[in-house]
Amino acid sequence: MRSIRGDPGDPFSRGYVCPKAFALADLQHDSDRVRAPMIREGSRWREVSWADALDRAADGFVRVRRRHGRDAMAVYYGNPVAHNLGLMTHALPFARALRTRNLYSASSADQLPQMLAALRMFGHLALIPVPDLDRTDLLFIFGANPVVSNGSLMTAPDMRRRLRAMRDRGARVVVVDPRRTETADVADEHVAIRPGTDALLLAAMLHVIVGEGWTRLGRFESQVRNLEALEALVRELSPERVAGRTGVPATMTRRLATVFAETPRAACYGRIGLCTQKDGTLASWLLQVLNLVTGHLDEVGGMMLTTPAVDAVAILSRLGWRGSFDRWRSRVRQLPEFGGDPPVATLADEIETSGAGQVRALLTMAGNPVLSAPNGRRLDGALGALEHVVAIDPYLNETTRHAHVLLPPAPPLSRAHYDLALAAFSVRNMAKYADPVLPLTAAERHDWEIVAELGGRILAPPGLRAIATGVGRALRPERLLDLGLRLGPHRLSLARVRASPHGMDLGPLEPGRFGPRIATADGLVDLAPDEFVREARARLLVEADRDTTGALVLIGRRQIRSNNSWMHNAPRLMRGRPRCTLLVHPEDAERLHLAPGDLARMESEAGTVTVPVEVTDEIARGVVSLPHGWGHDRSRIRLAVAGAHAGVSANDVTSEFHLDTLSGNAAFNGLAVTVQRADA
Ligand SMILES: Nc1nc2c(c(=O)[nH]1)N[C@H]1C(S)=C(S)[C@@H](COP(=O)(O)OP(=O)(O)OC[C@H]3O[C@@H](n4cnc5c(=O)[nH]c(N)nc54)[C@H](O)[C@@H]3O)O[C@H]1N2
Ligand SMILES: Nc1nc2c(c(=O)[nH]1)N[C@H]1C(S)=C(S)[C@@H](COP(=O)(O)OP(=O)(O)OC[C@H]3O[C@@H](n4cnc5c(=O)[nH]c(N)nc54)[C@H](O)[C@@H]3O)O[C@H]1N2
Ligand SMILES: [Mo]
Repeated sequence: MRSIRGDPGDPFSRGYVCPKAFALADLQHDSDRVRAPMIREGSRWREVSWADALDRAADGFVRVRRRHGRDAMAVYYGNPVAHNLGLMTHALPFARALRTRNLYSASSADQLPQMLAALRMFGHLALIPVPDLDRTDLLFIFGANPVVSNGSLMTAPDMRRRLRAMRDRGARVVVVDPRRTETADVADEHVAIRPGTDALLLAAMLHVIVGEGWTRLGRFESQVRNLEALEALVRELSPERVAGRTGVPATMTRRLATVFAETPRAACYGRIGLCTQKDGTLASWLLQVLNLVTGHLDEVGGMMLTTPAVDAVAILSRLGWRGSFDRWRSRVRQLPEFGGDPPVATLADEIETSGAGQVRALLTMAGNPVLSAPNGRRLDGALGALEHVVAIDPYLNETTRHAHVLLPPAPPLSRAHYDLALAAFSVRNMAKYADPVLPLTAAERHDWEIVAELGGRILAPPGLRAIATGVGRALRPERLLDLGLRLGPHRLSLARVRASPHGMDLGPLEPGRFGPRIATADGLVDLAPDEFVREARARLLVEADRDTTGALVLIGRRQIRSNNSWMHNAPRLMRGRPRCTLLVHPEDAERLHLAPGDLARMESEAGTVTVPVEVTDEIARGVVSLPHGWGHDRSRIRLAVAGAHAGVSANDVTSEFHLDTLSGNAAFNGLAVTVQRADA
């Protein structure tokens, strides 16, 4: 491999390359990247053959499962699974086949509230609409920074260009965010909301719309229920009532509601800031309600469902799988399962609390929960006490250092790429397959091969292991992808997608796809699911009147040259000044006697970090912002570059008890903290 360049012939990206993609070269050549399977003895790692490593890895799980039952083996899978074809096809079914209740993923630190809102409103966890960027005249962005993140549950490379193009044709963009972000900088308007109060602001906007009689159900006219219950709730939350709490003046809320209702082509989109907060599910629900009752759901220029080349949702629905919520609760803290998984916020509890069903062994796949889960510091300690830990991961990092066996997959450039997850949320329908750039060497194994080998050893009786493993290996990801493409709405095949190496444009989003897919029992959209209304009454009506002036709260932020926790070992992404800083408003800085560059000690109910301060008026008063994914100063990791730019982990202060109250998703944003000079 010589260089990485953009592909101007790609109809979707038009040659835009995210800086992280250039760093794939660093990843390829990184001498810290683990290349051979290893076994840990005490604090020493020893390279072993694949056969030995897989046997050792599997034996430990077989032993724990036999002695303590299936629930004693936990699995955590992380964000990169979603972008790794072989892990999508192999790891998820394998994890289910283990039939443990202790299956955890990054989803419960991410989009769970949005999926729960979709499940209860539309009857399917994946019925999440995407903004029609190319045709909308008004885009509201709640708690997302797509200029940096590239858009999430809204795949849209080069957002800066797209937003500019929108504005050039006269469309308006409004960003609702406690921080004046890179996205807010290219928008028409920035609304500096108080963290954790989006549900109140959305309810107040609905209050205006309902009060003025602007409700327009459009194509959902005879396909909704509980409109009255919704109206009754939002009637109690006027813009005037919530203004003190949200920090958004009532006149502004009324104006926002009015333009949104009056603009024929408008879309309201929300992401991490919207859902990783205490009322994340309520906010996600009210955001979709706002789209629906103003006639912007399932319409051109509004929010629509994609028509992906591989329609996993349709396939799973046909198999009867739509998602589940609260069929059972976690053992220690009684948190609800979602889609069969308890929230990652309770993984440490399940490891530390003895009794039947206690977690004694853990398999991690492409995840770094020590840095990404709320109160990762506690989890760090808990992992150290486990009997058997195996990690499928290319790095010896904050999480995988606890492994007894480390199984490193082949690097990204050696595998075929088709992003099943991202393509399903793309602002234009598209399909793109990329062949591996580099051949697999004899010593390398793909993620999915490792999973197949491990699965065969753990799940099949000894005499049938070779056959089980063989079946797993015969179901190559490319074969399953080909099948998915053939079954998909565009009736493609892998050969056809491959024939367009720059990617296939499958056209704009189409209206009218939502209605037929509503999967609730009565076929109607539930505008006010009972449990949401109950929770809203219990919380929002109280929150609305709570005086929080004076309290300092923490929010997160993403950075263009970081990818959660794991690309900080790429030298080209680490140039420049330190990025793990705490943003503080000038007035707060003055009050706290903090000057730029000073070290501040930030404390929460969960823990403390000491971090350099950046004083800026881009952050709202009373709010501080710290990026996550840093904190590479722990012992026994093998990340030389990251270690030299260690930073601190935001999740050493986030709390495993500060959760979205309905789903149990981590509420990273809006946590109360105190900040003082480190030398005070
Ligand atoms: N405070 C705070 N915390 C957050 C967030 C926040 O906004 N604020 N965001 C949350 C969100 S949205 C997410 S998605 C999570 C992410 O949480 P995680 O998914 O747990 O964390 P990552 O940092 O993405 O870790 C990815 C791991 O996968 C490994 N890896 C990378 N590529 C591959 C691969 O192809 N195969 C294998 N086997 N391994 C691979 C890396 O070495 C690394 O160990 O973090 C969450 N945590
Ligand atoms: N470069 C880069 N790109 C990424 C990632 C990365 O780490 N680096 N991570 C990927 C992943 S895993 C994900 S899930 C996506 C996430 O994609 P986004 O959601 O677009 O990413 P964030 O930058 O976390 O944006 C969240 C925004 O919410 C704001 N916010 C915080 N609290 C609140 C609140 O209470 N209310 C409101 N309205 N806003 C609030 C924050 O200030 C921030 O600007 O990005 C993906 N893309
Ligand atoms: Mo994420």
